[in-house]
Amino acid sequence: MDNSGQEVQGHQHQQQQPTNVKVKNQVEVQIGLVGDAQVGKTSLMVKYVQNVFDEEYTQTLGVNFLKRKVSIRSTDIIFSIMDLGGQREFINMLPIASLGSSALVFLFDLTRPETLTSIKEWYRQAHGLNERAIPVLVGTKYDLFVDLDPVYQEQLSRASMEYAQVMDAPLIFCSTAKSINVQKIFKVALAKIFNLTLTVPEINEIGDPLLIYSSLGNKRSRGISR
Ligand SMILES: Nc1nc2c(ncn2[C@@H]2O[C@H](COP(=O)(O)OP(=O)(O)O)[C@@H](O)[C@H]2O)c(=O)[nH]1
Ligand SMILES: [Mg+2]
Repeated sequence: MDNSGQEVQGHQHQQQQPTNVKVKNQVEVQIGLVGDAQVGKTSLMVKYVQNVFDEEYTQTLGVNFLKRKVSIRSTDIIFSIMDLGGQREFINMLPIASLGSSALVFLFDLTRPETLTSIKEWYRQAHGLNERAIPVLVGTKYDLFVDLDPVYQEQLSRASMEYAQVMDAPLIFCSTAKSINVQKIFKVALAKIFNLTLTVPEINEIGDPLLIYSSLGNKRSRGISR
């Protein structure tokens, strides 16, 4: 479960430590999940942390906060993942998760274009609260999307790319149900937060599960202070 740091490499030299003592640094990173109801926020969080995709289980679990540890070299990264809920009244609670987050993952459902339109408002609100958080734009339910009309797929993919450009956010299409790009979302977020080099190949072809990050999310100096 914990090999997900392998594709992330640090730029910077390790701090000098006595060679006979094993010191593990520990860093806690909060990631907020934002987006309309039913786009798949809770499913994604549960899948990433517990490797389970089960609708009934996810619903009965009733959590909106999970943690997962990932090790990169001598550092333990503790991801705190906060699922914001998508009901309209929940926008009032957005500050709670936005303010402490190093990255904000904006999720929309690839089968419901109106959920992409909603991202404008989610982004406006969340980014207004926390300009330093790294935004990541994620299209969910790729397993269903890939069976839809190719013209629709192309239009939505291009629209998603435009949103990603405007937000200066990496763009990732994922499927929690089919385990596509789930780990990558958090690898990309981590790499952008800590300015690490990512060796995961990008996916740019329309119709494929897009994974575009190298040209996005580099303009502003963001992330947590070190
Ligand atoms: N086919 C498919 N369904 C998904 C996927 N992710 C979530 N769902 C379903 O979408 C619905 C909403 O998911 P949920 O995680 O509760 O969304 P939330 O309201 O954003 O937290 C549930 O029925 C999930 O089983 C996916 O990758 N593929
Ligand atoms: Mg939920």
